Amino acid sequence: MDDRTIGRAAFLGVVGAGVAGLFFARDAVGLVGKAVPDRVASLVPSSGWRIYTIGSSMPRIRPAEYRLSIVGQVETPVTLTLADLRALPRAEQVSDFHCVTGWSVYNVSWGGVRLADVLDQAKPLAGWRSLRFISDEVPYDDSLTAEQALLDDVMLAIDMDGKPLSRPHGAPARVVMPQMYGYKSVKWVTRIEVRPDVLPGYWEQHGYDADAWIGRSNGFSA
Ligand SMILES: Nc1nc2c(c(=O)[nH]1)N[C@H]1C(S)=C(S)[C@@H](COP(=O)(O)O)O[C@H]1N2
Ligand SMILES: [Mo]
Repeated sequence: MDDRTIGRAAFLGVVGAGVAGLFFARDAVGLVGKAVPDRVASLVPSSGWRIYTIGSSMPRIRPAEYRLSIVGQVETPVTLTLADLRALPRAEQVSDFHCVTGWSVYNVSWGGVRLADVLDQAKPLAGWRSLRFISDEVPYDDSLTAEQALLDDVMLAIDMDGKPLSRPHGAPARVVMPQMYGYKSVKWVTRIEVRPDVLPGYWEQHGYDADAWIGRSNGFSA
């Protein structure tokens, strides 16, 4: 198995049963590392995560080559390097992560930067309504309204559980929006559009709610 086989469709289809079984094996007896070939083991991370991609392979972005553009309704469009991001005020938090398909990971340690500090670099013009996060994994994207993006537990994460974000989890940088289902937390973010409107994201065009509040969206009620 290689990267081409781990898209969401493959996950849910051909390899779904096998991968699900491996999670149980790990949970039960801690043997996953030995039970699967190396390249598969790297896709079976610790503590209940499922790795999702929509494409045929995960983006591979070298840290030194990473660029994040902030464009749209701004005074100064900018392109930041990973070093630029690391030089911004550091934010840290521990938060839970929930996928709308039913799995959760609790107490994830994230490190990164708040979106307000990222936006300061480009100076949004008055009246902007949303941030659209565009993934290097085309055509994955999703948006947060200004109010949502500036909540105090939303960040652009560059570290997870004390280490630089891993490639499967969206390296070098991903959105973390703990109060909403995981599809809002775009991985491999390379472009942020500051917009006067709110566009439906990838999964929202496939029927999920744009306001993806945990427990009160997508058919769930509090
Ligand atoms: N680029 C990209 N980002 C993405 C996705 C994806 O398929 N591609 N899946 C989303 C969904 S549905 C979830 S639940 C989380 C899963 O995060 P993980 O792959 O780090 O476990 O990523 C979100 N961000
Ligand atoms: Mo998800």
